[in-house]
Amino acid sequence: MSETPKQTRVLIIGGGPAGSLLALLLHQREVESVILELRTREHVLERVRAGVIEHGSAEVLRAAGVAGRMDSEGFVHEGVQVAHGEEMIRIDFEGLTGKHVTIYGQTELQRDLYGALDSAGIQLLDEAEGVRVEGIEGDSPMVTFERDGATEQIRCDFVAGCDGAHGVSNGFIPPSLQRTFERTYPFCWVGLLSETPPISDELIYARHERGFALCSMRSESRSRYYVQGSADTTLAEWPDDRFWSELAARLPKTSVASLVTGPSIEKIVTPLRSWVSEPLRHGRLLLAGDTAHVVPPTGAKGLNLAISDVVYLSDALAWFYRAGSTTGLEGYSDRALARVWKAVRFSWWMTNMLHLFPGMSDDFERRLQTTELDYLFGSDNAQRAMAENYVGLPL
Ligand code: FAS
Ligand code: PHB
Repeated sequence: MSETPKQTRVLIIGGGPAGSLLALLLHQREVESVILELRTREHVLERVRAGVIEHGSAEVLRAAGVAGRMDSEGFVHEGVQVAHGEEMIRIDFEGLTGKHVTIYGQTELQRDLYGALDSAGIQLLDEAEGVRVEGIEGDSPMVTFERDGATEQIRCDFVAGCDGAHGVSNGFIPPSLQRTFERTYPFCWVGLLSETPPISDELIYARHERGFALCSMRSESRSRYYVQGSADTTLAEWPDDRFWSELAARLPKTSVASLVTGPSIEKIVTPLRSWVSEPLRHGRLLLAGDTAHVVPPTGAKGLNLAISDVVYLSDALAWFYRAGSTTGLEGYSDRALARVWKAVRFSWWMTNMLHLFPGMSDDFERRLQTTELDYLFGSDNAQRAMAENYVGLPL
């Protein structure tokens, strides 16, 4: 186990994409940091999550020097397919915005980030438990935690909470100063990973009377699929056969002809919710990524918001250390939230348009939903609006 430093400039709680990339961006600006991660690296790398890297996020990763494998192994996607029953259109990202996205699994990105941390000599202390913080309202917080049976302490200038939706950092902000906004959706996604060739060379988002479906991929031989399930469903209710038959039933027949099924190598049930916690800063505590906001994966924004948050946060911290100015730090929360809320809106819009809402007895609401799709299918401007949000709004 690596030696625990007694002091650092930025103590990062959480070694997922937000925490790892923040440490790298700070290192590039010669700002020292230490990462405390609750789990082992192996556990973090086992989590199968996001797959879409926005245009701007890819540029950030290139500038951080961690995009080599993404550029050689990732898939550049210049568009996406949207299906409604048997109808299907292509949203032409490149034609409508001049930009594209890259399909590259978060697991692989995390592997690249860990490799870059090691090359840069940045300390990631894993299996750090019971993290607690004192003095965030002063100018030198103290972070205490248990690791390898011993209680450790690190003094720092700033604490960056990057510990995700189930972390502790968000709880360090006084409840009297906090506002949260939430929308829980009455359904979930059942996700399946298989060693089968993807059904299509682009993603397919499908709305069907039986429910939502999404066809994605990880490589030319590894596919990632999702189907909408009830909010209380469990993995036990989704044997592979049922998953494949539901997926096939929700896709246009022309697409199903190319569907190759096979045994699942991983399956998950993930709830869908929109959640934002404001502000992202209190004294010397700054929050970034899922610890401050969660979006339904429909818009493929969660990972990309973690990236834009830490771009803004590293700018603000570098400004402080370079010029002694707190202007960036004072503006960080508003700057990050302005982009977060645009992604929350887009993810909410995609989710509302493409999913069946159980108990949607209101025919007016149901008709609005199909009209949203009709408008998208028939309007270049509507498709341009979807394209510019999907490839990622400017950072
Ligand atoms: P993360 O949750 O990735 O990382 C937080 C890290 O902090 C974890 O490694 C955790 O172990 C650690 N931690 C937690 N508590 C701690 C503590 N007390 N002390 C120290 N460390 C602690 N996004 C998409 O764009 N597309 C998707 O398809 C998609 N699918 C998802 C599926 C699932 C099941 C989940 C949970 C999320 C999904 N997301 C998806 C969102 C996801 O990719 C996040 O947006 C992304 O991981 C955010 O990165 P972080 O903010 O770093 O949080
Ligand atoms: C994925 O490939 O896991 C993926 C792609 C697009 C989404 C969500 C997940 O909107």
